[in-house]
Amino acid sequence: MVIARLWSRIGGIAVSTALVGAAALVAGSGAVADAAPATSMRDLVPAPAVVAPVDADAYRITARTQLRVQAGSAPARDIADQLAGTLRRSTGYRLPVTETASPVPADGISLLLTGAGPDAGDEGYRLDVTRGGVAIRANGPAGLFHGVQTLHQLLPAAAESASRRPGPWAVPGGHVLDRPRFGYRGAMLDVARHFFTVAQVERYIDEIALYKINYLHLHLSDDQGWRIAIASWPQLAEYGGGTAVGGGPGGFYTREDYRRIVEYAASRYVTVVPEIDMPGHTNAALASYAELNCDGVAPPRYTGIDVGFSSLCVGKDVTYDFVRDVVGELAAMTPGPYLHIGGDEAKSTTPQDYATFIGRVLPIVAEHGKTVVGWHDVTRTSPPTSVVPQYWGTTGQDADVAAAAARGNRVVLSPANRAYLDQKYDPSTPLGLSWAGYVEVRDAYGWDPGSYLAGIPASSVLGVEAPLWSETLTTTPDIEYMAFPRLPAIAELGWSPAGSHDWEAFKRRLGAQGPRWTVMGINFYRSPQVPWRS
Ligand code: NGO
Repeated sequence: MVIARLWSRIGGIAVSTALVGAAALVAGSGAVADAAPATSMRDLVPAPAVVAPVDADAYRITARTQLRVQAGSAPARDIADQLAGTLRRSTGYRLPVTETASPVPADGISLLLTGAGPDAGDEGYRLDVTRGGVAIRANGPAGLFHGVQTLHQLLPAAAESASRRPGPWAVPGGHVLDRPRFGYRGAMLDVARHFFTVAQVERYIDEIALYKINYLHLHLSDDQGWRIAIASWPQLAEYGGGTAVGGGPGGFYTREDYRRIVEYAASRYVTVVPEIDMPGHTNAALASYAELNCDGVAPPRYTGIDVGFSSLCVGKDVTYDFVRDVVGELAAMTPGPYLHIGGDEAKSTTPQDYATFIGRVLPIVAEHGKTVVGWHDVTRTSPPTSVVPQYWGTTGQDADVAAAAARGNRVVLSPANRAYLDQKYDPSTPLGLSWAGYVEVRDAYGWDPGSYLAGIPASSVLGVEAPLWSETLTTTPDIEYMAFPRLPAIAELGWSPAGSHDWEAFKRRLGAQGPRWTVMGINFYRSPQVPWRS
């Protein structure tokens, strides 16, 4: 009864009476777990759409536990192998992965592509933990992957350890039915101001995937560096990639490097969105090819952090040869649907030139089969409704963005004073900038994407994105310190139902993540706003 009420009150999602009945039965049976779990279904981040803990029940992973995976599905197998790989290291158990064609989960951990029901959608899942086992069901592999991320949070933090730990390995009992609020849940990494290696990007992909982020936007070019090899314009990477903010050696991704990043991301159900920032933020390109400059003179490479001083030459035909070649090569390397053209802070381009430039670039991207994302500055040009503006302002109001939404454009929200991970937490934060103000965890969490921007209803919101600009960041610990714990806050706004939004509950659930980050070696900011568990 309690569970039935809970399901209907929290979720508004139809749940089969069979499931509710079974759960109630177990709850009423007075079953006692072998070992009380260290974690709780009430502590998940992002909050699931529906969660119904059955505290009297729990499953314990032992040396005899098997993983069973949907027969014939290579992606499901891969997800099971990832899970088993992590758990074998920490538990020391064999945890064999075997295929099953049965829609009925046996004992152990089952990953099934049947029986999730329509409410789980494309990316959601259903997770049932009873004394007999754990069953994750989804309509597709992305949902299974997300369900496995939830299972990770239900295991003791030590399960993430790279070396063997004693256990016990209890998973709290109960039921989760989950699916995302928004389809686009992004994280951006600026690899232009400082370059990060493939391994560093892969680590960040692992970290964002824990919180069900499904897009990684890579800011691949800026005044200070061009980070992707373009075969038809080789100097861009070879010369333009050879420095960084502060004058370091920079770096760039070869096509093979980029392919590895895209593939690694795909294995974590993350889609890469590449950005070439134009027509401003282009000093690295202008320095690499003199003909791209209106006066035909290449400027020196730039290692400061000013913005707004560079522009491609809008009146020259070669500019569009350049755009066509770069966009063409990048689109061919990118399986995902989006290509980001930047478009922000074109302060050295006249409004007329800016409109001309964007008007010529949009069809080039469309010719290559990609959907354009651009910083919301592109709405000044009244772009077609297929263009996705990314709002990065701080006021919650923008007439041009609202007009675009009214015409039908869908918007990604990254308000800088909420979602920018590069802003300092408070005046004492050693890294980051503060032009948008200080952004503590509560600020990052305290807004609703569905009502944040004046004139933009939730139906016009494609999703949210947390950008991490790297003017002041040079190492993986730097990245982690700025992203954690704010990235999970933005991830929750993107995933969880609006009705679950509650700072008091969120900060408690967030605090429960701390021990996992410690075991994983994630360098996080211990915000005083959060009751961290030890
Ligand atoms: C702005 C600017 C970037 C900076 C960032 C720093 C946008 C879209 N353009 O955001 O070039 O790196 O702020 O916070």
